Amino acid sequence: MLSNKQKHQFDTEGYLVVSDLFNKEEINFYRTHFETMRQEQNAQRDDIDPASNDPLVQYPRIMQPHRRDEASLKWVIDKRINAVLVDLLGREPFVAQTMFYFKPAGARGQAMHQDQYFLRVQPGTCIAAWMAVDDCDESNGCLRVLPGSHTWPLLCTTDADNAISFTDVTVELPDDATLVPVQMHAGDVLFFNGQLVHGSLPNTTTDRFRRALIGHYLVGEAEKVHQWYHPVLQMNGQPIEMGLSERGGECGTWVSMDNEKHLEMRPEIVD
Ligand SMILES: O=C(O)CCC(=O)C(=O)O
Repeated sequence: MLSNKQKHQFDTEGYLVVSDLFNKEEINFYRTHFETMRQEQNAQRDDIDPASNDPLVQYPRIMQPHRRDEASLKWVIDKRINAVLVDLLGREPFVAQTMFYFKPAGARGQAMHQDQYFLRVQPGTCIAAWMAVDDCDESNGCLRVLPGSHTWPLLCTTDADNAISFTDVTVELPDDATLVPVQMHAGDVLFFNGQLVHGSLPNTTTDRFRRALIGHYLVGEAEKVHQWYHPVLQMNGQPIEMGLSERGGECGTWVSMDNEKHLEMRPEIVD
């Protein structure tokens, strides 16, 4: 299904956009479906401050919808996504997570990070399928990636700037790191390696959403994942036994040597 050029890009840069994997009707369905889910969830909440000027109070991301919602489950195991993942990885992956981000006008983004920091897949890593549910570009806070960073080990984390990120951890990058904004059309899917450094800036528009439906998968050789991601599913939707992995071990930190930055490994501090 994928060309050698596409596979080469994924292998060398750590990410690949597959255009038009889902069609307009499907995208319209997901917009309506997750808006309905949001309204139903908000109606159950008693922690919404109506005076808050943080758009994410009314539009939090929806976590793990596939565990309770048939349409989300069908999406995350969709044959088209599976075919791309098999092409890229050489075998079927396992499903660990789904998320839906609304990112309305004015909402903060998510600081630069590696997904493997959260999933702790062993052996191997995770892989994401990030589907644009709106056209996205720099003004509404598209994803930004650091090509080639998927070859790095897990990086040590530091505090993120909560004025621009709704999550509170980030990673340090060398001064010459050039982040690439990934502009996409609704229905395109970005696949990226779990070690790839990525994140997004705020949505600076006054009138556009930047919605995304996201699946996180474990590579097929995985034996363990962090407890938050259990139960793990096969691509036929059936659960599979998976061991528990822990935080800890080593992480990479940048040190200067001969005027160049190098990664030095040190024990990870786990709180
Ligand atoms: O959509 C975003 O802004 C961030 C999503 C992300 O980091 C992820 O799916 O791992």
